[in-house]
Amino acid sequence: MRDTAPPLHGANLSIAAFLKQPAQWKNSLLGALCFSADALESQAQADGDAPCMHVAMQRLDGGDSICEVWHGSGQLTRGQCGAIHYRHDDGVLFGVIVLSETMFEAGADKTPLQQATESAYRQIFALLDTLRYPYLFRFWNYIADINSHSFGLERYRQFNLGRQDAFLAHGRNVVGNAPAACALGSAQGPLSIAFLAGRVVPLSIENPRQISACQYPQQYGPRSPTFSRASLVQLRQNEMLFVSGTASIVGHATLHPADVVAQTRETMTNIEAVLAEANRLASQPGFDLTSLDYKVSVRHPADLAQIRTELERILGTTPNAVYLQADVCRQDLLLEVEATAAHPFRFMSGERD
Ligand code: 3EB
Repeated sequence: MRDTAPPLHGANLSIAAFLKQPAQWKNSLLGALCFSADALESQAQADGDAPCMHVAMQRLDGGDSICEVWHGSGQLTRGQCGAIHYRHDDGVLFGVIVLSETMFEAGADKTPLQQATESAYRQIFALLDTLRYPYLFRFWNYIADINSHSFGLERYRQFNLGRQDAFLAHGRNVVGNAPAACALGSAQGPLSIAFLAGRVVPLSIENPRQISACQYPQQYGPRSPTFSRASLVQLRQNEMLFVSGTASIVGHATLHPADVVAQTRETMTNIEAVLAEANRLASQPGFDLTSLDYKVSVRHPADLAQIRTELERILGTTPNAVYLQADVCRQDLLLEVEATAAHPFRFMSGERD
């Protein structure tokens, strides 16, 4: 019989709903990211067989928590290596790593956050090489006080230094073919990174309206961020698109610095451009704005209503979206939107087994 479950799929649900799921559901769980204002509170409740990362970010659209869960297929294996917890099936690995900066020395030539970031990414790359899931589909990065300055450099920029050094140390490309990612400011807590990786090479997608983040000029920090605008992954009969955190940036500049409605519009125009690129490169076009799963990170909770209204106006429908409070990695950005899409290949009649 043909297995109809997609090889990899994501979903969002509250921690309460998560806990009520049957064992069969948990058996296929690769891992989860749980967002709530009190990350430790949710931690006490949700830990099970799958790696679970808890991020201190408040949900803004009702409910006190949201878990982003990822399911694989077939037999799953759980493991731990250094600070990484992971679970994988035959084709996909989900992992989480949480590192406290206090474990690193402030006196060194690298800041504690930079060292923690470099260590986390080095551990991830080493594990993926060992287990042979070398291709990163996407990263989730959470950093407390992301916009504050220490050691003469904004913390997001310290993070970028550590991340790029780890990519270089492992011989990974830092100008093209970078994974999709988001990088957001949590309310508190240690550096927390989750990732999805696998055994097929994803296609990195850039946005023609934006300079590749890997080539941002020096004014945004001594080292560029290392991510692409989206990654397109083909897993058996499914093609998945991971759209990176996207903001109101055109070229390399922030547009509409104090106008949240205009930033929302510009952000969605950017995602539309990324989808057009994905459709150009996909074996089966068909990604569109209305069928994505969105996560919207909002800097000021008071902006929520305006952002929601504008999103609904642009899409002509209520999007499948989760809204969280987070700091965005440039002080003048008021929101960042990430998205995921999956669509199965369509088959010619007779081709289906
Ligand atoms: C931007 O376009 C907005 O550093 O991994 C979005 C997604 C952003 C990912 C990252 C940063 C990152 O530059 C910020």
